[in-house]
Amino acid sequence: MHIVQVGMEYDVLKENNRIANSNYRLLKKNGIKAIELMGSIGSGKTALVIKLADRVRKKGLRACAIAGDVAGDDDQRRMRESGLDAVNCNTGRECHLDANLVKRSLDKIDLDLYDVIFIENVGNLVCPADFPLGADYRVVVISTTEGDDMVRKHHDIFLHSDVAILNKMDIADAVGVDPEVILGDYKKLTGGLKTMYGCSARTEEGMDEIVSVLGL
Ligand SMILES: Nc1nc2c(ncn2[C@@H]2O[C@H](COP(=O)(O)OP(=O)(O)OP(=O)(O)O)[C@@H](O)[C@H]2O)c(=O)[nH]1
Ligand SMILES: [Mg+2]
Repeated sequence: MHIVQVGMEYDVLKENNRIANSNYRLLKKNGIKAIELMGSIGSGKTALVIKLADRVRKKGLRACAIAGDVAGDDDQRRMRESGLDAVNCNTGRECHLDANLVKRSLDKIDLDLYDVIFIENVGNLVCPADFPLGADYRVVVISTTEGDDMVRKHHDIFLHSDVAILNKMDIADAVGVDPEVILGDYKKLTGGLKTMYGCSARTEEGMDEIVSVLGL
């Protein structure tokens, strides 16, 4: 029984990777850079998408977003209210987006119109790690309000991402968290080869570096 489950899991992941590759090729064919944001519930993914998209648009590039959530369209509405074109993508009961859901969202977007697409994954620090979507960058967002142990508890998502962000630096003191502990854990996990970027989507502290590392 256990062996069958492992086999099924392998097939699901293999099929996801096949569709993710096809999404990537489609995006490249249309000259689009795609940035996926994974991370904990409430870590500030939507806030960051909105701020990053503002900067992208100020540079004269055209941006849109796929708002992934289990249910509802709150994030899509916030994005649209900020002036960012966005499509909603509900997973129903699933705790992560998969490449096929993203493919179906891309089908709803006129790809001729955009240079950059942000894909906001469902808030979760476990499941999204296994399901690449076809983006150029996989970004993981945690925040100071989650405590100082997120990197120690969730190795996989940090190892499966290209860029890591520690958001809500503006309230680190208020919640009694020392950002250096989190940044240090990340450095240790990645053997000092990668940096976690501290920022605040609210004050925009640290956002220049993130824009630069994502090549936006
Ligand atoms: N103080 C402070 N608050 C922030 C910051 N970024 C986001 N918030 C607030 O944190 C709350 C959650 O932010 P969201 O952007 O909705 O977080 P999310 O990761 O998209 O949440 P889900 O999509 O539900 O997983 C909101 O009330 C934001 O205004 C920040 O840098 N500093
Ligand atoms: Mg959100």
